[in-house]
Amino acid sequence: MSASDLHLPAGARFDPTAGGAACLTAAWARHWRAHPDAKAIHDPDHGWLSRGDLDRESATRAGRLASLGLAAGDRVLLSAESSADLVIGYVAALRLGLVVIPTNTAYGPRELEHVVTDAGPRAAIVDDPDKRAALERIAPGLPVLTPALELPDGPAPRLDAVTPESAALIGYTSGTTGRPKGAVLSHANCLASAEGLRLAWRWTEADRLLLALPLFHMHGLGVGLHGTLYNGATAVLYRGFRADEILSEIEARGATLFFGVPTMYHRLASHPAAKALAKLRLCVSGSAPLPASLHEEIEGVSGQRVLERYGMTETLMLVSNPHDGERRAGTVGLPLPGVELRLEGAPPEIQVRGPNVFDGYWERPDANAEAFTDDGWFRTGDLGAIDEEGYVSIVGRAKELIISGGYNVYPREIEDVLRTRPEIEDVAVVGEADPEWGERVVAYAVTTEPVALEDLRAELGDALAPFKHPRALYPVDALPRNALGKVQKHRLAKGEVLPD
Ligand code: MLC
Ligand code: AMP
Repeated sequence: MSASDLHLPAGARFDPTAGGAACLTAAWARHWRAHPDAKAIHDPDHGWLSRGDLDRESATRAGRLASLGLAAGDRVLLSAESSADLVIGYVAALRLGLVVIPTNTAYGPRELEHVVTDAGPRAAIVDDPDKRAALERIAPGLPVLTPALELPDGPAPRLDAVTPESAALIGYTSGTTGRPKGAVLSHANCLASAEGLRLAWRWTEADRLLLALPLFHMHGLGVGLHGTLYNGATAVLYRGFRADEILSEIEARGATLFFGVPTMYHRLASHPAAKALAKLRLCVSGSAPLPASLHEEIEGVSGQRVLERYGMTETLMLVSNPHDGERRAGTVGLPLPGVELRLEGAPPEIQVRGPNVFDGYWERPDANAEAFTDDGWFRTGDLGAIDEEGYVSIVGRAKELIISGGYNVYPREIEDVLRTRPEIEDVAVVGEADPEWGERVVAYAVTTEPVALEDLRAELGDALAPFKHPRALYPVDALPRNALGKVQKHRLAKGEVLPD
């Protein structure tokens, strides 16, 4: 028996093809047809959307997208806060075989321009009028729609007809090379991950998820929304996270599930109503390390033992603590069904293979050659350890990455922008340990004249989303470098070189 079999309920077998579904929407449609009147998605303003509503409305809106001349394989950029319209528009795009590029709503024009230039979308769905105007400037002639897709209805197109190998999503993520690259996830990747989580987390149509994660990253979208639709379950959408709202709605909404990043759990644990977490069937944490102390604190205040799991944009979910069995604080658990995991090199890097793992980045053969080993394993860039019972721990990162509140921040991207300022001669951006955010972004800079943090942040404006802005700017005479001239970031991150 492999470690990943320990996730399976008695007698269950993992089928990566999800019962031979052609594509995500074909799998979801099984539930829509079985019980069209059942609830599906709760919108923060308009209440419940039924499965039948989702089926009909997404078909109508797919017709509107087709009437723009969009066809299977075309890319469509998405930038919107959570809403039923966003979900319907997303489902409509997938039903038509379009490849969706979700983008962070905090992105400014420069970050959006990079995605548009790189992926060449043929349409965009955007809720913020300023961002719509920016896109019209960046890509004149690109159809930019609101999430409701307010267009005349078109003739009924062919729906749910793409093959499992077809691309479903392009998730932008970065690396040491600076500008983000698009990880192309196929329908098969997404289906395999959803099926693995269905089995491992015992997810059924009786489940109701409080979904306060944004729908533009894999945690909210590829795990939360996909899992809900795949299992015929229900989800209550929130536009942003408020600990008091989530805690009071657990009982009011009859919720069974909550998924969050450690920053959310930090706020939930210190709330006077934290005991409400105990009413949930399952609380999952991911996207950043959950400190063992916070894990214990949540259990102490609520009795709820959080299940921590580990994943990536490129792979969806990889490793999870068990539903039945010990949820071990400070570890991410055991490889999920279908996932093969090995440690390679020194220090040991986690490498993975499986039906959930993507084939490569959008038009980046150079990055693909680096990302995969010669024998086909994906290099995660995370450093790991495995104990004698097979539990995996993330012990560090080979890649330069800061995770702040579950958002990934790549130092190189920020350094490149800071270096364009004439008074900054040399700069290094690192993550500083922070009890609420996990890590916070800070910059060490050699400057020709004093630079005020607030001025700097104000000027970063369009260039970088606010969550990437440095929260502290430490002036230094020189950056510490090794004999090869490389900045010793580990020393900066530990605060060893903090100015007096
Ligand atoms: C918001 N701010 C952040 C931030 N989020 N700063 C640093 N890091 C963050 N993560 C800043 C804003 O810019 C603003 O700054 C101020 O905080 C208040 O903004 P807000 O929107 O009110 O913040 P808040 O609601 O408190 O957001 C915190 C949060 C959010 C934890 C709810 O960050 C969040 O939803 N994180 C989840 C990210 C996520 O989904 N990750 C999954 C990646 S998928 P100012 O200065 O302008 O006032 C992945 C794979 C996997 O990693 O394994 O899942
Ligand atoms: P992303 O590129 O946004 O998909 O982020 C993926 C990265 O988040 C991984 O490579 C890890 O470094 C990190 N990550 C996700 N889940 C966890 C976790 N539970 N513990 C530690 N790091 C995590």
